[in-house]
Parts: sequence; structure tokens; C-alpha cells
Amino acid sequence: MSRPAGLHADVAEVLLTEEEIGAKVRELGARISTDYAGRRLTLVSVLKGSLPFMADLMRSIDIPVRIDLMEVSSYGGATTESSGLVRILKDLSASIVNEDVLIVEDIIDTGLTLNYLIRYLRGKAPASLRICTLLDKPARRLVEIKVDYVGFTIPDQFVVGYGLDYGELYRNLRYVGVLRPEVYSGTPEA
Ligand code: PRP
Ligand code: 7HP
Repeated sequence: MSRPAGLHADVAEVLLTEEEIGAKVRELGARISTDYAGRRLTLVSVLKGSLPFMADLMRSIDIPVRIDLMEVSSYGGATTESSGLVRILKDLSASIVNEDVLIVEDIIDTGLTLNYLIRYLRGKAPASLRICTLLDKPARRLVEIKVDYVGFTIPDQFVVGYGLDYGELYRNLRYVGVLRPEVYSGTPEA
């Protein structure tokens, strides 16, 4: 990894603006509020990437919800490739037995992380289990995943911002952008 030039300077192109993300999150929140009206809904955020999305989505939902947080890791440090090995770094803090559970993800890429999580959470006997992701990158999928709520379908490019990182950086961008390949290839800019 070459030395980062700067938060915004390392971004080659803005893929989704703050405004586009905000509008989509409000739309998803409205759909979820309608679909789960009168139910017991628990949102399970998959840290760390989904943190900004979760914070905005839960405030766009206008029915009572519980929240819980899990932290898993599948991408080892400064890499753009999934290791395929999913580790639970933080587990749920409350039972989800008989709860309607909605997993909140920032991105589905290979699908390996969610494939693991779905199996894990199904074992905890929720009333239902569905998936909400801000970004979907179907070109990279290795396992089939049924996704119930998708914000944006994006091309096969490595993106950062609005929670998404490269080497733990760029999560604090308000937009989603494509990272300059030099940043992760280590090739100095011409
Ligand atoms: C990222 C992202 C998803 C996962 C998607 O998490 O937040 O959880 O990768 O990739 P996949 O579909 O190929 O499994 P990461 O392990 O990088 O952790 P983070 O959320 O802390 O950034
Ligand atoms: C994980 C991930 N993290 C950041 N940007 C991407 O494009 C990613 N795909 N999978």
C-alpha cells in the first residue's frame, strides 16, 4: 500500500453522493416501516462497515425497533480480496428467538460473509430473517444470497466511504467513491 495522499485525494470518482445515499436510505426506511408494521423487528448491524448506514436507516424507520450489533471480519487488513474466512469478533447481546430479524450490511460482494451469518443467525431461531444492504456487487458473487432490500447495485470496483474501508481508512467519507487503484496496488502516481 502506498502512502495515502489524503481522504478525498485518494478517491478517483464519486459513485454515490451524500444526497443520493440519503434519499435511498429514506426510501428503504419507509419500505421497511410498511413491511414490518405490527411486528417485532430487530435490526442487526454488521460492524464496522454498516455503522453509518445503520445509524441513518434506523432513524428512517418509524415503527418501534430493537437494535443489536455484530462484528465480523472477512477481509484481512489492507486487502481488496475476501479471505473467505469469517470470524465473529462481537456476538449479539440479546436473544433473537421469535424476533423478526433484519441484517443490515453495507455491501455484499462475494456473499461469503452473509452466507456464514445467515446460517449462524438461523440457528438462533428468529421468527424471520431478511437482508438489507446498501450496496450490492453481484459480479463478484461466489454464493447465492437472497437479498430482500438493496440500496444500489454497483459495478465491480473497489469502493470506500460511508462506512466502507480500505485498510481501515476512508470510512468517514460522506459519499461512496472508487478508490484510486494506485492506493492499493502500491504503484506511485504518474
Ligand atoms: C466487508 C463488508 C461486508 C463484507 C462483504 O466487511 O462490510 O461485511 O466485507 O464481503 P463479502 O460479501 O465478500 O463477504 P469486512 O470484513 O471488510 O469488515 P468491516 O465491515 O469491518 O469493514
Ligand atoms: C468488501 C469491501 N470493502 C470495501 N469496498 C469494497 O468494494 C468491498 N467489497 N467487499
